[in-house]
Amino acid sequence: MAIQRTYVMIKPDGVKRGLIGEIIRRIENKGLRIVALKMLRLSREKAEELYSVHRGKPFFESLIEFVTSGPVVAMIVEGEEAVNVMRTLIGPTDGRKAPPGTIRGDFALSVQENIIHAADSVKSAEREMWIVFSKEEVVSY
Ligand code: IDP
Ligand code: MG
Repeated sequence: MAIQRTYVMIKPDGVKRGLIGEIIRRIENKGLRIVALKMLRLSREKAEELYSVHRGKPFFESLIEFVTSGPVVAMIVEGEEAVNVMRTLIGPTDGRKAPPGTIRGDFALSVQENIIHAADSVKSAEREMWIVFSKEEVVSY
């Protein structure tokens, strides 16, 4: 067991649908702490960097267009096993298959427009959070 930090991002569809409060509520109810938070529109450059592992895949271009299509809410979330706990809270990638009770299971019916991103490992989290945040934007309690 260890305290971890993860990178979480409400995607443009989640923001457009008015789910910011609902999602933050679920994260806080779980007992995780938000240590950095901002709303921004991702540049194409930052979006391509965030999703660089998917470069070359058939959905890459469409994914970049989608995540740059409107504002996102980016967060650094901290807590016990935060990486895996956040992945469990969001559910599997495909909203049609994600179980009820998960964020994607409750709000998404698409594989691309699936409301939220959360880093899949401590290493990914460390890489992704510094694409969007600077050290000064992270608080400590
Ligand atoms: P994850 O978000 O659950 O980690 P990844 O496989 O890392 O899923 O894919 C990143 C994002 O790319 C997904 O959240 C989704 O928005 C999009 N995506 C993944 N696979 C597909 C696909 O087959 N078609 C369209 N979009 C996809
Ligand atoms: Mg992923």
